[in-house]
Amino acid sequence: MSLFGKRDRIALVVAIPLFCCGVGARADEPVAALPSDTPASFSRKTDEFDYVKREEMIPMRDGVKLKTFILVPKGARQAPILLSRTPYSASERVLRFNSPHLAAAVPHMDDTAAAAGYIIAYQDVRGKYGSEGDYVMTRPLKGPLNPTATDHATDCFDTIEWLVRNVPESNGRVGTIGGSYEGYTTVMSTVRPHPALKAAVPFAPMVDGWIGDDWFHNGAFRQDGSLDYTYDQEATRDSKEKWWSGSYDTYDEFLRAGSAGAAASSHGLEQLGFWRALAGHTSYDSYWQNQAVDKILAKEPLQVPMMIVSGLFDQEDIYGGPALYKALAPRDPDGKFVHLVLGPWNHGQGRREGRGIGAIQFEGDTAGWFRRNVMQPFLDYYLKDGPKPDSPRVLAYETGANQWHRYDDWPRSCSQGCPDTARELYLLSGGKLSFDRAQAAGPPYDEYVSDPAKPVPYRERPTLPSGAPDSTWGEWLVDDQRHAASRTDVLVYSTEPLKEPLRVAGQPVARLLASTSGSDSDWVVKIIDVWPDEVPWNPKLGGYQQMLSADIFRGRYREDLSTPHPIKPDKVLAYRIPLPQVSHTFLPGHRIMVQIQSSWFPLYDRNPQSYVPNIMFAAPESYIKATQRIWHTPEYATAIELPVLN
Ligand code: PG9
Repeated sequence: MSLFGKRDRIALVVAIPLFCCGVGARADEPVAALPSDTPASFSRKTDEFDYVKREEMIPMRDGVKLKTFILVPKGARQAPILLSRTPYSASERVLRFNSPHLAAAVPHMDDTAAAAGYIIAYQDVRGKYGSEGDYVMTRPLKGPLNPTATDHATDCFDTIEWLVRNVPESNGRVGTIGGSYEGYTTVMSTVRPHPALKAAVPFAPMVDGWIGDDWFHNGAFRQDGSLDYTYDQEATRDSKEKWWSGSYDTYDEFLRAGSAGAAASSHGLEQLGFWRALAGHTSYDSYWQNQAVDKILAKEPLQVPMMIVSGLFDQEDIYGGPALYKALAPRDPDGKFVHLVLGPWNHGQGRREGRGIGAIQFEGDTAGWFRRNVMQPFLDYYLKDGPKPDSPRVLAYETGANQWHRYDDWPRSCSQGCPDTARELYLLSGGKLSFDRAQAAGPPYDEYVSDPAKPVPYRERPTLPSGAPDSTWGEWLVDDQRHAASRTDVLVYSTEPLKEPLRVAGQPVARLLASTSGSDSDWVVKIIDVWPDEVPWNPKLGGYQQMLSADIFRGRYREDLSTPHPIKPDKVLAYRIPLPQVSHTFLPGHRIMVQIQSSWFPLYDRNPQSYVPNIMFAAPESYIKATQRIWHTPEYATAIELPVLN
């Protein structure tokens, strides 16, 4: 028998040439393989960690198991659980920093909760990353749109049931929290909720994908962002397969493609279920209406206290939060269940730092202030018997004046600052904007030619994909609009410099009286705060045209959102376009401006301006120039209904 076991013999063989090399072995001599330095299993040293991370596969009612990370503060006893359900890789969500400290490891929205000793749980939704099962984009509730036995409500119910039974450090109470898609799953947790679910905080929830959240706005398709997102999200379970592009500037990329359908097809999107749904449901049909979360929740009993958190400058889900509040608040007259927070934030900023967006600065870290002083006391009260907080029914940050206000409703009721009325701000000839109605004098309309071959960029070019390293996508809703104002296909109306501050709070509505020479048309309306020509304390803001509230409307839906109709060429027609919420003061010396245009490219796909059945697949020859007119006569008075607070 050899003196050495088999392993040892290999080690000796290796050791000899290594030794030899030092004294001149030839390079071409055969070298035996090195043994691996990596052990079959490695156990992490966690003495310094202030939490323990558990990794579980939690079984759902249909046997599918969902990957869940549970981060328990060391020494926790009787602690509440904060649960987030994500399509974005739970394992990465709990690794914000690879840190031994819980507050650093979890995303910002939980940092206060981590400091307060909460147990943090993140779960991959079914079909994504570590979870089993099939993936469906924002899977609708069980029913006509989802013939299976499970949805986000049931998966959340089953998860909570497992957590309260299997996490011995918990006090048996759970809160759900998350932003955007995770905001959607948070809202869904309140449908037929588990009795242990005691509070929910949806940030920027995706609520209605056709009216004003991620996919469409009033029928116009958000191609730049939707196609790549769908590709990344659905092509593979782990989202490793990424949308590819040969262009730096997405303006070039989408113009070259022609239609959204052509761009999708060039990437093979027909293989993906959600693209087929987008392409097949371009109108506000039952597919969209029956999964609109505000409509669904309006029919469910209110059982879980909810703090809805929304950003006034949210570039992805600006519609959902206020819409949800509007649907639920009337059923909660005492304000026990529904609260709304409107912060000066872009998408996700409520969970990060809120000192400003791009060139526009606010007073301190508005987001951190909110989380510490409003959200955490709310959670502590419901989840760990903290003191009863004085949670505002509605809390809104007033940009311009940079202060928070509490309201007893939104849009406000008359119990505060009454009377507050929508005041009509009229678009007049000569580029004037005034609270005085149009006079008969002056040309009856202003016109421009909208050319689909040269669409108006939604921001200064190059337009970068939102995920590009140097992208400032999160800033675009406060971009300086001078780049658009100087184009011949953008109409500009402006007041004189204001003598007094003008405070607005609520939802503006654009009432256009417009005609087009085409048989279909998009209308984009932007309300802008124009800074004085000179701003000594920040010279870069001199003359800055700060966008406050803006949206697009696809003309074919003027009569009926669920059924498109061609537009009668050259006929003056009324369009009512609700715009995103404002909470702002125009300061003395500033001017109010309104801009109108017919494209917002490439964020939104181009309207061919000649009626085609499905714009997603418009042929190149369908794209035609159109002459657009905005009317301002006593009979046809175009105006903005501005929610002015007296
Ligand atoms: N806005 C993203 C999204 C939400 C819901 C559906 C699709 C996309 C997000 O940030 O999660």
